[in-house]
Amino acid sequence: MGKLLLFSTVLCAALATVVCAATSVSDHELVAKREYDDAYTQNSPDIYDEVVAMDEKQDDKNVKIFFRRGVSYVRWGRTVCPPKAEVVYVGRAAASHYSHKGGGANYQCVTLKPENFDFGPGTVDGSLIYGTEYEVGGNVPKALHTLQNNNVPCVVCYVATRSTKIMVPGTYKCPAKWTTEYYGFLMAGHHGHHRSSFECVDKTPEKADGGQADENGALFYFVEPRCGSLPCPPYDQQKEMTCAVCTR
Ligand SMILES: [Ca+2]
Ligand SMILES: [Ca+2]
Repeated sequence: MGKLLLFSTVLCAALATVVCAATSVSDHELVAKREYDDAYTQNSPDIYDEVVAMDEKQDDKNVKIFFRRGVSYVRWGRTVCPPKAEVVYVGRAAASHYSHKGGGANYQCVTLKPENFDFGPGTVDGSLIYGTEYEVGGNVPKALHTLQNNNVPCVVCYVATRSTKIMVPGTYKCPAKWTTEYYGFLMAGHHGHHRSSFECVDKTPEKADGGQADENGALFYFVEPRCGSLPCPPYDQQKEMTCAVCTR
């Protein structure tokens, strides 16, 4: 209770409120939560960071429940998270085979530590999942061309101090008030294959170890806009689409 009282006192001072005279633990909890929600909806990131910083030092789990918001996202093409984000797990980009018309449509960041239940084959050859290769073509900078046929890593990242994320296709710059987690190239399956999902692959992609062989499976291609129902300008058919993953 002492920690909670200290916490509420500091929080109230930070928010300059006049409603912090409650005496019981539950009242303090309610006041703290209401004031925190007000601060959050009024876009006061400084107060929010202060609350989280205090939270990190608290042992009281009741306090953590109120303020732990956090958000996670996949960083495609990398094995490390940006500063201030923590690695949840490192995995491998995987999806349905480029030539198969069925299966799952979206790319998955599958774990490198699979665990299975103890029974034999279920529906044999039902749905199939394959690793993903970069298919970058020849007309790209050398650093990107060396990615050709290499397998695509991924990492799931967690940010404790922010609560929502977006992926913005078409720009590598995040909107005002949003924090850039990473940016890069929009990638997806080939238009002549079967449908997949669009994902944001990091600007400086890594290659998974030992994956340079051309084995195909799922594939990542750069994405180009096509003019018409998509306006040109601002879009340009010659320019590979960029993307940014942003949190707030
Ligand atoms: Ca290939
Ligand atoms: Ca490969």
